Amino acid sequence: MAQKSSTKDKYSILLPTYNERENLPLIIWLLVKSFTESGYDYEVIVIDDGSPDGTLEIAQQLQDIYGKDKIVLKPRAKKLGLGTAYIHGIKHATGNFIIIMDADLSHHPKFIPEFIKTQQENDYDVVSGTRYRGTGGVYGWDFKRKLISRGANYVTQILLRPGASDLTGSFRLYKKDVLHKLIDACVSKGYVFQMEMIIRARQLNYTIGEVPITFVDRVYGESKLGGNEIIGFVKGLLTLFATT
Ligand SMILES: Nc1nc2c(ncn2[C@@H]2O[C@H](COP(=O)(O)OP(=O)(O)O)[C@@H](O)[C@H]2O)c(=O)[nH]1
Ligand SMILES: *[C@@H]1O[C@H](CO)[C@@H](O)[C@H](O)[C@H]1NC(C)=O
Ligand SMILES: [Mg+2]
Repeated sequence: MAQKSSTKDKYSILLPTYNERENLPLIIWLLVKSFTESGYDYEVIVIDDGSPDGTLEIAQQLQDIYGKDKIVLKPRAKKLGLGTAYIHGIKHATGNFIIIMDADLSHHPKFIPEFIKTQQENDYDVVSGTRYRGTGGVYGWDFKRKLISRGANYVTQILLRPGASDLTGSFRLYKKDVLHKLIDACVSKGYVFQMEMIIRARQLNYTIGEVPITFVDRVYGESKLGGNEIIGFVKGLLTLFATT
């Protein structure tokens, strides 16, 4: 069923990739399928950071299949981190809405129509996917990882009272101008970046909607979460607590 949408609305999906050659064909196929079915205008912007596994070559093949207007490649020469990958990607986005998601199939494109619908219902500035409300959930994580994520979320809820149920998630839809302002307001890098974005959004009085999502741990490849990220997260959280 084709859906009604404002004729000028366009969604730019930012897909940062680092060693995602196994995942990229499927995530892009699912995105194309979802947007073709819903009828919304879109582009997928792949920001590859010089992946040694040849993700960029796969992305080029996908561009040949789906078209240069649908798959936009904005690679960087080396691994410069996730935070700056988003900033790099948004510079080239032509949509008035930005969708940020992981490329490792942890975030399923089937939820995107729900993000769009929720945004439209209340003209939200931000719509955040949540694993911690309603039908949301996490699959495939071991106990340690669940504990870290839950714990980080819980401590942050207590310290900063951000008014959103999932702070560390990275499946979100933003109005583009709002995302620009949030990026300007954010100081942190790394894992804590996603959390700061939501906290700043609340501070700047932007409206935030939520959509329950299921997060499925990656099947192919390795996660970037290690001891350094956890230490970085705690430091970032304390900095935010001290400065907001
Ligand atoms: N461009 C770019 N993408 C990255 C970088 N680090 C991670 N990614 C991508 O960001 C997304 C989330 O990374 P992931 O390792 O799955 O994080 P996790 O789900 O928190 O364990 C995936 O699509 C990765 O390919 C980076 O330094 N640069
Ligand atoms: C947000 O709203 C509160 C309460 O209405 C107000 O005090 C505050 O100045 C607003 N902040 C901004 C950045 O507009
Ligand atoms: Mg992941």
